[in-house]
Amino acid sequence: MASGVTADPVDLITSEVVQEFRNEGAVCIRKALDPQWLMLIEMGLNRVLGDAAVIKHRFYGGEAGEFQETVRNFDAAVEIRRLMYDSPLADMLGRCMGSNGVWYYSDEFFIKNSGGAKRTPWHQDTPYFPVAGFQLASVWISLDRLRADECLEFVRGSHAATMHDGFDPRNPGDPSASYYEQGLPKLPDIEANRSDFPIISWAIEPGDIIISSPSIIHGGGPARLDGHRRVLAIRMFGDDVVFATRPPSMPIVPLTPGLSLRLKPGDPLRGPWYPRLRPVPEHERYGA
Ligand SMILES: O=C(O)CCC(=O)C(=O)O
Repeated sequence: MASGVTADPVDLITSEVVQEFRNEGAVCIRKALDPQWLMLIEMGLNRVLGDAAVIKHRFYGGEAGEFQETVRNFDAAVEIRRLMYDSPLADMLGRCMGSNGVWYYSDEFFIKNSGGAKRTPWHQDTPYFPVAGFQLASVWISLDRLRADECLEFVRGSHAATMHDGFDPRNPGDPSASYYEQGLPKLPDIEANRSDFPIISWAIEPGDIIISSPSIIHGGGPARLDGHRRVLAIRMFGDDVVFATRPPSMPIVPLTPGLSLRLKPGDPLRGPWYPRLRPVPEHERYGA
């Protein structure tokens, strides 16, 4: 175990941390990840970037400040699969959610490695996901050291309030353009009125992680002109999560064709798109 990293990082999820996660919607855990897990993430990122078959979405495409995002790399990158099964992350999120069963929902790289990449607009994640329930958690991991204003920012406590429409990734620069444009209230323009909101964020060293509710309002800081900001976000869920519908005007994220033909609202969210991570399936175990 590398020096400075807790022997069993799951012990870092104390009852105080669980309370903070539930009350505030986000909590920063210092020195949680051994450098070997960061190496695995970097290898996964390099594989995904070099794989022409993996779709990379360009945010602000063609503009100064463009960055890339790629979602659900579980099948494309063995490193992402191993991270899910072998690292302590699923146990840590399971403890935060209070769930023995832990399932993978998705993973997402945010690649701001051309200096000066712009902000990721304020949004919640659950409007894009076909889910209902409380046992949902995301972990946000930066491979690079970041200042608090470059980090992921959160509106404290907003996970327990309204679910708003999302921003439109095809038009992230326009705060008046929403995703579904129906069925959900519009998100207020938080960036233009920052002092009206209780915004929290942390300066981050590689190895620190942020665990948050996918329902919290959050936005990603920009990258410095001379800096990289390479991030992996992972979403997991627990026993109580069920399938739910979203406004029909746009697809859910990530795309899961066939899912809504097999599940009806209220069914437990189970199926091949959502591999079970805990308990670890027999064929994924070390020493099995
Ligand atoms: O890091 C970022 O820029 C955005 C991350 C994000 O929106 C997320 O993890 O849901």
